[in-house]
Amino acid sequence: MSAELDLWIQGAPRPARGSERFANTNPATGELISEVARARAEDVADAVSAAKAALPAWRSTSVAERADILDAIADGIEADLDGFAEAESRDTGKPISLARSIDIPRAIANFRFFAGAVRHDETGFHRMDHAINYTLRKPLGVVGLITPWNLPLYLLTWKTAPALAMGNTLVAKPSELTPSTASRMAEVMKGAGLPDGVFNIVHGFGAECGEALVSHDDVSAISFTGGTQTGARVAATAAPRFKKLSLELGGKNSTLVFADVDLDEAVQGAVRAGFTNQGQVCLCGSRVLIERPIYEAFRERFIAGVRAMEVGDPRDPATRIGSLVSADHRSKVESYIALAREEGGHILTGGARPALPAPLDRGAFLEPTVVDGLAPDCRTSTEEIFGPVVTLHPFDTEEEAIAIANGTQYGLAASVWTRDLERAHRVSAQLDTGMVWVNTWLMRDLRVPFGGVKASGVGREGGKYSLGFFSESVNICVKLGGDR
Ligand code: NAD
Ligand code: 6OD
Repeated sequence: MSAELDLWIQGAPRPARGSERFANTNPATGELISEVARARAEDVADAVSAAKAALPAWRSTSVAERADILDAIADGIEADLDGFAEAESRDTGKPISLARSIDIPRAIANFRFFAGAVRHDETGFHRMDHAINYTLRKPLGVVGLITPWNLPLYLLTWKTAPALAMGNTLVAKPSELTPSTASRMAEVMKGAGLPDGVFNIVHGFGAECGEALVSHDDVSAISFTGGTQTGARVAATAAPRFKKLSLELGGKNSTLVFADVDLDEAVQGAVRAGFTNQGQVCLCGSRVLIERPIYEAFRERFIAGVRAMEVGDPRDPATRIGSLVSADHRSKVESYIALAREEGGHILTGGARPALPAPLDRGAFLEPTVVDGLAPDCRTSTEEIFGPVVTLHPFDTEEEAIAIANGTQYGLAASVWTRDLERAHRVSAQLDTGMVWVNTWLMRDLRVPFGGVKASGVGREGGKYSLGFFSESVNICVKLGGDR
């Protein structure tokens, strides 16, 4: 059973002006989910006009009113958690257990967190001898949010909640591969009392819809999460128009394992870091660097841990590895497995498509794959694959491990596994990444700065960093009379 999924403009669903649609399919089965309205520049212009018209009233609401609406949106998503999780799993091919336990709860948490953050937000006050300064935070205006397919609602709400909290009106462009939960959320927002036009959605492709949003003169800022090449293109379009820009981009993250670890704990952590969401998380530890004395023992247990993961039907609560997001993406990941072989790698497990019963035999499944024997600076070891492929590399010294970890164009995240506290601090400080986890992975406190260095991005999200990005700080300097 398929349906039509429309754009969301001025608080209501609407087809594209050109009446064009594209197919949204379930990557685990190839089944059609919906025919999605295909927005082009004229539809983007409509969405921006709606957001612009809604701005004066929305920016004038009190912080308390906006925070209450964010809480009501969180409640609305929570009341339909199963519906959202099923839609997210169908669009992405990810295990329903993951959507239920991570994606949707985190979307709810994003709204609740930023409702609290904006209620408790403080701005600066600077006293001088003969004047006082205070900082006003103003909304930016109409903001464009462009998001990827791997964590669709999680990442869209991570931008939407702080942007609304600061009084902006929005045009969101979700990934064309995963449009469903954004539209479902728009209905919830309406029920939660968000005024029409404050949040709008344009579904469509990067070149004809995303690009139109980035280049629109009435859009003051773009918050983008996606691939590094796309980020460069977005930056090139936005920069001459002087738009504020946040870029969360790709990664090739290292898991550094020292010989003093609790081996079982480190293996479990490295497997989780490598293969969560089929390896399609920008933070995934896709290269594991292991101190030589434990290399073989680690490798053996790591392979056993990977083979124990259930690959199959995303709807089955026992499934750990679902489908990749599309057949095209699987082909890209498979091309890296072929490259790994050419570059001298040994496939220790995986490397092929699993045999699954119909209708999953039409899905974009790939066995979780582990490779060793590769040079740490070859293409497979340094380029972002964004799939269930992990490479293993031995190292002899701390300096060598740091050099390997830093030897890519990316700088998003790393995890360091050791029981030596001093080493943990020393190594963490020398890694050229925006985030380091010690003896854990993807443990998230929503207040901390989140983002990458080098080709992994520009800017930080999270807590006060997001509130800062989605607002313009204005200083008011007031001269004081009298003798002070
Ligand atoms: P992508 O760059 O292909 O697409 C991201 C979004 O940009 C989509 O909505 C797409 O339609 C849009 N887009 C494409 N071309 C555009 C253009 N010219 N102008 C404006 N918008 C355009 O990325 P993807 O394949 O959807 O996602 C995977 C990538 O995202 C990986 O590289 C991953 O590392 C990265 N990612 C990074 C983070 C982070 O926080 N750093 C989080 C998730 C994903
Ligand atoms: O946890 C987060 O806040 C976050 N932005 C995660 C991004 C994951 C990338 O795929």
